Amino acid sequence: MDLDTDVPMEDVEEQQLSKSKLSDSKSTSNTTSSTTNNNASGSNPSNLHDDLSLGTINQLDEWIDKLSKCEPLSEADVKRLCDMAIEVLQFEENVQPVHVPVTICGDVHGQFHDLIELFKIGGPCPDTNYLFMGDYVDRGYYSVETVSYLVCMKVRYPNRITILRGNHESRQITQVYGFYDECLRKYGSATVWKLFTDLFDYFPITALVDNKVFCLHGGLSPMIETIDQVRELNRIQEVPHEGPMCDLLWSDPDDRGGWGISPRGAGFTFGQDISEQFNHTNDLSLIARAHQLVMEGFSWSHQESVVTIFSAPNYCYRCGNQAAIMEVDEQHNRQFLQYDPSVRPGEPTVTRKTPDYFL
Ligand SMILES: [Mn+2]
Repeated sequence: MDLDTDVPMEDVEEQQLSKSKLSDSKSTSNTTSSTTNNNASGSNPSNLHDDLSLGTINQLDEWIDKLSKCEPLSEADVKRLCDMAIEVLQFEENVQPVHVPVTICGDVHGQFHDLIELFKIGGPCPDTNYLFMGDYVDRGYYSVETVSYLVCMKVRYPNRITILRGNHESRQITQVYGFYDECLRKYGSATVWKLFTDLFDYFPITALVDNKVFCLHGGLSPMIETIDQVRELNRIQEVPHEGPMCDLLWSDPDDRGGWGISPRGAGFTFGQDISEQFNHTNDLSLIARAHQLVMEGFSWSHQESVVTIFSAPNYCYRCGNQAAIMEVDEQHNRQFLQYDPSVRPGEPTVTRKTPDYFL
């Protein structure tokens, strides 16, 4: 069950272990941490973080600075960060509203240096608004730094960046595909893995850009006909093995019509008829999703009712694919920005073309 069939894990592991650098797991004695939102007047949750205290801003900027150099936070700081992030994410919605202009991104999978490249291509946050559609961890070598960085940005600029949950933001999947092992290697215990996987339960599962572009990691569910039905789900839980929440994070579009059994062992495949009906019912112009490796970084399906965006170039350091992000401007014009892998000194730059049967 719950197979992720994009790339077999064995091939990834070959290159992996020799590189692991043990990072400082001792707490640096930062004393300025302040997680309180001490704005008085009956505060609207969505505005809680419009007025972060100066101490909190300084703390977050310090963490962002450290992470920018691909240096992981201490375990104590991850704990502080995750506590702050829950305070923000618990008030977001299952269908988080997002406004244009926004730049929509797909899978990152622990490829930290390529995430930094993404922000160079798309523009720095908060100057550019971002919507990430999940799968921050697993596969790449730097899941810890990648997810720490994105969560820091979320807490620092809560109205400028949206981070959805992918099928890899799960306790079960991360124990198979790398994040759990990476946490053990970098921190010497599973504490940080526990903190982040507990936090993942709070990530919103979908976003809706100006009521027109429905964004999510995987795809549609035979149990969901309307966006309002997504709003009724209880998302604060581990990704279930089946049911609507599972499907939203696992499903894939397919050339065959109707619903099909997914070869992944979770979610479904859905045809053009399903996408068109869903878009019509919900008055949408587009479903934007991630979850599948596509060689150009983006790929249209179902006569442009669905787009797949994949933002991990040379996925697993060997697939030879480009990455892409999709800018949506004030007039709802879409532009794809493609990019190639960043250079990571001292690491293998193996590139092999992916056989078609993995796509
Ligand atoms: Mn995925």
